[in-house]
Amino acid sequence: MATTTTPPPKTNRIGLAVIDYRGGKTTLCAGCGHNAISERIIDAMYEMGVQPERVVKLSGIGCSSKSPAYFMNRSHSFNAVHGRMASLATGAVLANHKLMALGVSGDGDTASIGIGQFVHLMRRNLPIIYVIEDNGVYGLTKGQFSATADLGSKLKSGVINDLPPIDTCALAIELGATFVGRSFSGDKKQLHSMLKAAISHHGTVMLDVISPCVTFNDHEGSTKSYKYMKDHEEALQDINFIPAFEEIDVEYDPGATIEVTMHDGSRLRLHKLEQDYDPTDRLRAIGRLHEAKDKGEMLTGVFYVNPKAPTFIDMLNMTDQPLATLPESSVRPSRAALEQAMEELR
Ligand SMILES: Cc1ncc(C[n+]2csc(CCOP(=O)(O)OP(=O)(O)O)c2C)c(N)n1
Ligand code: SF4
Ligand SMILES: [Mg+2]
Repeated sequence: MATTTTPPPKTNRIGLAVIDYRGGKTTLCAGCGHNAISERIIDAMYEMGVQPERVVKLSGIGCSSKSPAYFMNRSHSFNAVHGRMASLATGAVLANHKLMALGVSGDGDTASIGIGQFVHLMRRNLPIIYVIEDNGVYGLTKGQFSATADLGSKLKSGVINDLPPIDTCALAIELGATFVGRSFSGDKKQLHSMLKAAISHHGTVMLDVISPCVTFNDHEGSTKSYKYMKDHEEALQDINFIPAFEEIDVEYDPGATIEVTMHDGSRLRLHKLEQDYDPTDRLRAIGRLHEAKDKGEMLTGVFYVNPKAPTFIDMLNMTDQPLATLPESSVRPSRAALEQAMEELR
């Protein structure tokens, strides 16, 4: 009798299977956009062959901030106090810059209580991938408006938002983040390419991902619902990302394509829908976001990329060996060195 053998699981370039990037079973509502984002993070980390133990997941408080528990359970993880992930992430990266920091936050966690921390993170170009899972509400505390809720959008209870939203992408570009984009949890292909490119970037990546809250913000009148996004989404580019370790395919139409070379040699290829859109033009990026807002469009895509700016680690001239692993003999000055420093201050 013929015996059947199960084929070994498919593995990535470091020999790991997709299962090595999975986390605990989600406790979020079925259909929550945040779950789809976790899936895309798993796929992108797997395809890019990132060692899970090299990743530190950081978050604040909210349904979105719970989601790091549902992917990459071999990685380091820390939940900060509500709105305080940015300073925690800064400390973690400065202590060990060999780690890859992945911050997951909510629109409330970032743009409401955490806005003070967010703005300072964006101006430092700290190497981090900062994802906002943006549903326009505080999902965890039953759906109050957050600071990204659009003017005139309606709560399930009928309450209308009469305050203008904070555009976290425009703010991040203005303040100095070097890779800024917006996607939609329901756009598998775009979000997947964007996350893979984000993994290759050295500096602050800020991705605002519209992620409908199916329980408190997916009704008629909401501007962050699946239906609204399907009707109003305008993609800026058709994004194609080629990691440096993959064979480079040169078949493209130069008239409709722009390429950005990342630090590690990989290339972000943006197929332009608008002939004149250049993601390295900071002023144009901010202008395009304003134009889209005036037209009532939800613009998605990579708005701005600058792979050449020095990161916070470069600016601080940090030692190559992470501070966290330097021996005490290197980090603790001798009595003589201390006395000399005191003498110089006299
Ligand atoms: C200091 C503090 N203030 C308020 C709260 C209550 N709280 C918990 S989560 C949350 C909002 C979360 O909204 P968001 O970040 O958008 O995440 P979502 O649940 O929508 O994914 C609030 C106000 C808290 N936990 N801590
Ligand atoms: S309440 Fe909303 S944000 Fe929270 S898990 Fe449910 S659908 Fe997601
Ligand atoms: Mg929210």
